[in-house]
Amino acid sequence: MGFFDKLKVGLEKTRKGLTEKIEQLIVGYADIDDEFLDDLEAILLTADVGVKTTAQLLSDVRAGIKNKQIQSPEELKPFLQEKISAILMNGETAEPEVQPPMVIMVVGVNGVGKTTTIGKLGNYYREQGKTVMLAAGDTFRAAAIEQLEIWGGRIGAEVIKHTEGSDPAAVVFDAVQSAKARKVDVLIIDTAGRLHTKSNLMEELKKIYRIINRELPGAPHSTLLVLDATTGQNAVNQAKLFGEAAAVSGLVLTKLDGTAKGGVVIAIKSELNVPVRWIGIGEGLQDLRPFDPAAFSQALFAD
Ligand SMILES: Nc1nc2c(ncn2[C@@H]2O[C@H](COP(=O)(O)OP(=O)(O)O)[C@@H](O)[C@H]2O)c(=O)[nH]1
Ligand SMILES: [Mg+2]
Repeated sequence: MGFFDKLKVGLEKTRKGLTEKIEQLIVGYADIDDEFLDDLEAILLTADVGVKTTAQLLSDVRAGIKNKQIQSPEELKPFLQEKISAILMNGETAEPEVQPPMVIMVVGVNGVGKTTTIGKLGNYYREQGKTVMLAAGDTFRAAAIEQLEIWGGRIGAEVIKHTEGSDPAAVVFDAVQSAKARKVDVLIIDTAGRLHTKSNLMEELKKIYRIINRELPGAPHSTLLVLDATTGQNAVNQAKLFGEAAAVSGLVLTKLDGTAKGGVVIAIKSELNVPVRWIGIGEGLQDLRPFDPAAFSQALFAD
């Protein structure tokens, strides 16, 4: 199955909760009245599109009715699809090309899929013929280091690690030195995500960031925040939290396979000023792709 088909299957539940309900709504009403708009609002909110984005879409619809862009319920679906596409496309820019080593720092709370994303991302660059190095910056548990080593073995990437409990900043220092000395193309840095005390985690991330930047000016070239799509609005809140502490340059949305909360992508795009870079739709090597807004909205609205 190709990625698009897999994305469509993955978004099945979101589509059932959003697109199919909109279709049922359209069939159920002869005219767009206040009741219709109330029902539409409820559908959008339930699909995790978010309060702010839902309000925006409803005001777009009202404007569309007023200026006769929408004259009947059937005209609502293409209208909404277009508005949602526009939200998804907003602010998406290509990653700038950088001189190797390109350093990518990966942050996010525990369990969202950071380490798995690093494995898949490393594989993506390997398939482009690039050399990849991974840094085990989550030193909190031995299992976290082992998990990264397994991914390194699978994709043919060297893993820089220290022992459990060691200072992540020291691991990162070593990794940047090795990446420069061995001229690797891409260095991807794993970090811990335990939120037991928020300020500690944020301070640790800032320290790692400073070390990377001191050892390689301009780096990290991107700081990716990983968010678990199945957590819906929580993902939006995490993005706000991390955005305040770390200079997040892009988002990765994981676990879009089989979630009914895929609408959260729309909320994230409209509420945060950070581009979605990658989406994850499974645990396999191939299950991560660059975010393609057009393909995403097409998969969401596909019949
Ligand atoms: N279904 C699905 N599972 C995922 C995806 N990404 C990660 N996972 C799973 O989520 C769990 C936590 O992932 P992990 O990478 O250890 O998270 P971390 O704590 O942020 O490093 C693991 O069981 C992963 O296999 C995804 O895109 N789809
Ligand atoms: Mg991890």
